[in-house]
Amino acid sequence: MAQFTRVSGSVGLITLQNPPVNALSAAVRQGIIDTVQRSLSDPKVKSVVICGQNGIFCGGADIKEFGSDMRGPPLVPMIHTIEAAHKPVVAAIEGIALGGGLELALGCHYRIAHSKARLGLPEVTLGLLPAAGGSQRLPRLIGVPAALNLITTGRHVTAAEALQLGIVDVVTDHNTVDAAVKFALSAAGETGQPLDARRISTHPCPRPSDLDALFEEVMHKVRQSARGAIAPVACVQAVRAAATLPYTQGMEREKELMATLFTSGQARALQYCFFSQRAVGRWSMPSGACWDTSKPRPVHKAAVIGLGTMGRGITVALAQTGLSVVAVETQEKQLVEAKQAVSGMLQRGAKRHGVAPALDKISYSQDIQAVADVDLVIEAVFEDMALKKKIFQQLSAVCKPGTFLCSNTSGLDVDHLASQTRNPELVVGMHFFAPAHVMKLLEVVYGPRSSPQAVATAMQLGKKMGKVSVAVGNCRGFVGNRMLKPYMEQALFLLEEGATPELVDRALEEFGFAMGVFRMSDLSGLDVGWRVRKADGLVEPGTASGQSARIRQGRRYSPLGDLLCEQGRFGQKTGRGWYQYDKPGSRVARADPWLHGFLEEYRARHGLVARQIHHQEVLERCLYALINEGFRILEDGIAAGPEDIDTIYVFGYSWPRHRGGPMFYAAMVGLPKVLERLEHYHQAHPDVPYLQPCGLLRRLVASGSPPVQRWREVIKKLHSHL
Ligand code: 3H9
Repeated sequence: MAQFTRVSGSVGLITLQNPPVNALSAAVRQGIIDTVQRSLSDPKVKSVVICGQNGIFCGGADIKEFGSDMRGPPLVPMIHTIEAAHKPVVAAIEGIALGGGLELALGCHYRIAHSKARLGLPEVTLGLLPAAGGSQRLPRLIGVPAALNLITTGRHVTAAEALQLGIVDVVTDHNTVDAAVKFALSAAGETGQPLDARRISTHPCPRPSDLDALFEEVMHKVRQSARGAIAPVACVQAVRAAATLPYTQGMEREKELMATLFTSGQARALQYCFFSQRAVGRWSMPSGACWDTSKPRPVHKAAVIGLGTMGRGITVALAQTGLSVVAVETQEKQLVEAKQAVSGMLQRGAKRHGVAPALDKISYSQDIQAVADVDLVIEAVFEDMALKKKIFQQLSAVCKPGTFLCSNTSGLDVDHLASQTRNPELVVGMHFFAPAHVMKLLEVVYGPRSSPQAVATAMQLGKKMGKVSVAVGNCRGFVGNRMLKPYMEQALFLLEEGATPELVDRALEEFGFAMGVFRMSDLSGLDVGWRVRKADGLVEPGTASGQSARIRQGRRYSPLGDLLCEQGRFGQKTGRGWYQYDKPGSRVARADPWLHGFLEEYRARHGLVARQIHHQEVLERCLYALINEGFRILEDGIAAGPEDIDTIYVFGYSWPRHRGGPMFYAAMVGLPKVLERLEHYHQAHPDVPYLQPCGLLRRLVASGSPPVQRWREVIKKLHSHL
């Protein structure tokens, strides 16, 4: 809806009304058309102001409408009518002007923004381009390079930057609507200033002298970082049309490009990601407790135990959030190093954001007693159950009553840790991802005894820290790492069967992962998994090269990673792993002839005949095994829905966002196909349980493969029958 009122005698004030962000739904578009017509035909109205209710201008097109058959008047002619108006139209921008919201403002003759407003064209993040004239008007207004930057990244700019770029005419600290009304009164009173000069579509687009070189360079950069996403490329093409074609032809090109993007699976995937990211905030537990009914407790002071890589990152993230932090490390040398590293990280972060570093927020101690008065503790020591158990016993004795005790374990049993404390209901997992002050994902792990308040508090703290927090159940590896296991296992089996790390990684990187599985393993260190496998009794010294090496605990096993570790090949940090590096710590991975020889010799020893392996097989075996485990996780109730898994994989495991996440991808491929391929591979490898299709997958296929948005219903039914 849009409301019309006449203010100050002669200003028609149009207020967009569609909470929470005044998105341009069909009703709002119709409302704008009606109220603009009324303003233009009413002789008492001399000028017009467009604003949004509740201090928010407009969040753009209504994304919820995209999936449906779109009705109502289209945006483009609506904005043209405003631009062509013979009375001055002023946009009063408070809160946000994003996407179609900014495009609407660009159709107005003047733009006044509040100093706290943010503006941007984020369509690219939804797999689209600014197709209500934004790709054609913005370059005309602010020049090609600046428009390319905003449109291809989708970044939001502050009002101050918008003023500097020339997107807005005035920035005010006062009431924006009042300022806009005043401005409109004077604009209407001005004589001899034709509005023509204010109609951006009539401006020529400034053409940089090196236009071709500029577009070539930007296109190259965009293709490199897009990892197969098509929207950023289309955005460049649209801006190029603005720079090289007359406006009307440019608009035709914008429309054509949008039509391709709109119907692409990528746009659907990215829009699904948008809603999934928000849906995970509405968490629930099997007990029925949920975000709506569980009140978090405020956390003012927190502690971090253990200042290794993870502990340091968590300390930085907490301090940057404004919390007081007690950072505890018992080893003196480690404490001194950590202090230096944390200060450095805080200073670099503060410099980037132009703020003061939060150094004084942190106090360091070697004594665990220092955490006595904190509201919440995050334990981040080595991944060793015995050590963690000891720390939880100590924390339970030292902390004031009611302190939440959290573990940054990446997969150990949270309930087992809870059982070491006097109040197991206060214990949850807070699984951060390295580097913890940068990575957006946080898995909040609840055990059977965790209280809803503990979960709510960890979820809220995560949100405050700027994380995308997902509540998950307690099992080995939780969601993310549990699914990684079959993925990694398939990659190793593929090496045994004839692939190389380069081949496997290339297939996965072409799919869109930032890094293939072996490059990732070299980066995070092969010794990490080795230590876990040793603790699990999977690594038997001296047997890794024997005949029984390929069977463990009754199932097929690949000892390849163990064999590399035995040789001290831990990855980047030792300069050798699945690849070779110029020196320890170097990031440039090169194929290693030694490793190829090692694989040949390994195959010969085990009577394995190398065969040619195609990219398709790499993708199917690695990804479908991972997806199959995702179905098991849903079946077990460890994740509440596919959106939770997909959000975890997009934010924590570099799953390409334009493919929605593993579960969304499975739905796009088609569940019957995923099932058929898993059956095929399981038949070929009956000793690999991870390839055996999960019951839930079969059930979904049997029930007609409903869209991913309806899986929760099927899962709910499944659980209610159990
Ligand atoms: C476009 O404009 C295309 C045009 O160029 C061309 C067309 C031809 N529509 O994020 P929050 C909902 S494409 C519908 O939690 P925040 C959101 O789902 C659009 N709903 O709050 C959530 O609902 P719920 C370009 C929307 O304060 C609620 O609002 N625009 C829309 O952290 C609160 O959202 C964008 O890409 C929408 N456009 O952040 C902007 N926007 O409570 C997308 C939000 O049921 N939006 N909702 O979960 C955002 O980036 C953030 O939501 C925003 C607020 C910054 C606005």
